[in-house]
Formats: sequence, structure tokens, C-alpha cells
Amino acid sequence: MTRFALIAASHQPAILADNLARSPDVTSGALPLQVIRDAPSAAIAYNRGLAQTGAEIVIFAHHDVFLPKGWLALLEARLAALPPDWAVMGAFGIGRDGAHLGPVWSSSLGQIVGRVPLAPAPVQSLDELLIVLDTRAGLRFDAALPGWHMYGTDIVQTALAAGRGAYAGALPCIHNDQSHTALGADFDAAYRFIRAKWASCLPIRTPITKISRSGLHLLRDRWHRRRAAPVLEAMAVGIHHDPAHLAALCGWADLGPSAEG
Ligand SMILES: [Mn+2]
Repeated sequence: MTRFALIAASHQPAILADNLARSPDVTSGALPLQVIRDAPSAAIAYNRGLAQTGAEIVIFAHHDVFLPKGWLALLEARLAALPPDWAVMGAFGIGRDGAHLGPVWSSSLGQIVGRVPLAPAPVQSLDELLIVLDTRAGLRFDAALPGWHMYGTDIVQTALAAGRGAYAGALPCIHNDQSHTALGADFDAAYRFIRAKWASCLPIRTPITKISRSGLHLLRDRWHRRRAAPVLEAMAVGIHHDPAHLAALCGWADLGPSAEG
């Protein structure tokens, strides 16, 4: 059985080619990349990918993510440190205490985001930029979740409901994302879906907002985002930048096994 597979949903070949497909573990052939095109939602795309792979560990990543040199070896070390209950892990997540866990470089924010946990940290949600799934846990994405938002939150809650663990942290990578767009109607639809589905688990904090019965945080965070947008757009590093260069700037040119103490 193959140990690892990398799955991406993408309909923009240039972004994929400039970022995820350029990751050294992908170009070396160590991490086979499977691209899902023309799926109606992220959950459906990822389930299609799961159905096509025989890998034990599947990494789902955005097409605008770059995995620095040595990333796969680092992932293997991180997985070995996880408690045996783990089913899901991510590069960026929200801890049970609400802490942002990383670190991840965000081009749209122009900074490294997330606290660096010294041990795998349990999460209530994961950012969708990078999700690692142990396929032996048998979890699937919810095909009823519409669009391209909140599937990181949903898969975490699905794991927890199944009595499995979800963790984040200490998997540095580059998210070469464009400046933040407004939270649109598609985001609202995902929010309402998660709020109804996980009603007994609320509130749930996600990297973008807090899902609560009242929904007030959605209104508040939409307003904050709209207000911050011009500032972020002005300083956005943008996807045209070389992700390997960004990795080097972050000190992540080579994550190598020697990074392990
Ligand atoms: Mn992205």
C-alpha cells in the first residue's frame, strides 16, 4: 500500500503549477499529486480523490500552497508524535482554547501566522489550506456541505464525533493566497450548514469566524473583513511571488530531518 498521496482540487493550472506542483516532494516523485478538476464542491472533489487513492495518509492541499523542501519527512515525524487516536491533522488550526496554531506563511496577510505548539495540539477546526487524513479511520467529507468553505471545520467535527482525534501544528508551509475577498453568500451557506449540523457542539471557532447559534459573529467578522480589506490588499505579497523564495525568507528553505531534536 502506498503511504502518502497529495490531492488538490484546482481549475487554475497556472496557480497549481506555480505553487503546489513545484513543491520539492512533488517534483521528486516522493509525493504523488492527484488533481481533481471540475468538482461542484470541495467535499465532492476530496471524496472523489479518496475514492481514487489507495494511500494510507492523504494530504489535501490548496493549489496555492507550497510545501518547502523536507516537508514530507517532517510530516512523517509529526505523525509519529501524534496520539494513536488521531484521524485528522492540519497545518493551521484553532485549538480548544481558541488559539491559532501554525506556523504558516500567509501571502494575503504578509506574515507567519499561528502559535507553534511544542506537541501536537487538539483542535476544534482546521484551515482548509492543508488537511492530512488517515484513511484507515474511514472518514469522508460531507457531500451535502455546499461550496468551498468550512470543510476543514466539518472534517474535524466528524472525527471528534467518531471518537477520533484532530490536531494541528508545526508543519510549516507557504499559503500563497491572494488578498482576502469578502465573505459572500457561499460562505453564509456553509456557515448555516455547519451551524445546523453541529448544533449540539456550538460554539465552534474557525480560522475565519465563530459559529454560534445567534450568527452575530458572522456579521461582525464580515464587517471587520470589509474594513481591513484595503489595508491587506495594499500590502498583499500576492501569488506572483516565488513560493520557494518566500519559504527561504521564512527560514524554511529546508525543513530537513535535522530539524528534529
Ligand atoms: Mn488557498
